[in-house]
Amino acid sequence: MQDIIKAIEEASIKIKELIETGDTAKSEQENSTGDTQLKLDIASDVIIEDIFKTIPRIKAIVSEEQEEIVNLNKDGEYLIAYDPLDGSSLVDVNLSVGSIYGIYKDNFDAKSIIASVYVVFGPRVEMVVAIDDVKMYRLKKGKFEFIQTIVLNEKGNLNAPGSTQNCWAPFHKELIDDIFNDGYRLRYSGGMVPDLHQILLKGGGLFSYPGTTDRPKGKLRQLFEVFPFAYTYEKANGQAVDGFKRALEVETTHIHDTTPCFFGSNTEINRVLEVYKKNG
Ligand code: AHM
Ligand code: MG
Repeated sequence: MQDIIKAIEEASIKIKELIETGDTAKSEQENSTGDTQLKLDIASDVIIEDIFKTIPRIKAIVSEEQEEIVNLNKDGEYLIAYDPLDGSSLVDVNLSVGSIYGIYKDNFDAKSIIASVYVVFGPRVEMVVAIDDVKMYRLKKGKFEFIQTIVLNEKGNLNAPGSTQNCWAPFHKELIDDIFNDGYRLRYSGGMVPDLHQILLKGGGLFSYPGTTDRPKGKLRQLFEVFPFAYTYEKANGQAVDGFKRALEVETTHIHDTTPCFFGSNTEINRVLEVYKKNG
């Protein structure tokens, strides 16, 4: 696994440079979820793929920006699903973005995830690695230095409610309103990496991206976004659910499947489960 972490560090240093100097214009292409790709999405994807291709222990990779799985080494052990530059449209307005990596064994599905890594590109570059626990590293003078282990509190005070609000189910709106009425503060940048990172580092809260009338299965992709963060939240003593069950029990039928999702500390997620059970 260490060789994969090193590869992610190397890719991240290059992606940081790309974010600082690259062209933020749209490309002519769409990804398989129908989003227009930015030149930055494609360039980050190439950086990561080129580095992963040099690692014999990687069996196959699949990127949010590509249609198909890329097979690398027949005798390799690991499968990696990644979102090279999540929230890339935020680069234009100079907000934080991130890369997300899910490391799987045998199959690209929730029960096969064995580790997860994300990298936040903000005022600083930080990498969070979840294997047995959740460790944060910060890029300093070209090297990632260990900073702290991340553990969520039982209850937090941040609320990050995603998706199109006029497409929310009435009970979902009531849940979010009730949470605000209990004193939670709004924190939502539109980049799931910095938004989820903030909740992890500030002790807890709730990030939600529900199913809506415009997108009944939500927007966030299972393999590239939801499962990696679900793994991280669980290892940090929090939870991740689809409203009814653990996100890591959601079935995958296609590599680009999406799912409604909720990440947070235990108090907030138990509240979501209770409300969804009553109304779902
Ligand atoms: P992307 O992979 O196309 O960048 O989209 C994912 C991003 C997430 O980072 C974020 O949580 C979500 O889209 C925001 O969506 P919305 O603007 O609908 O709230
Ligand atoms: Mg993404």
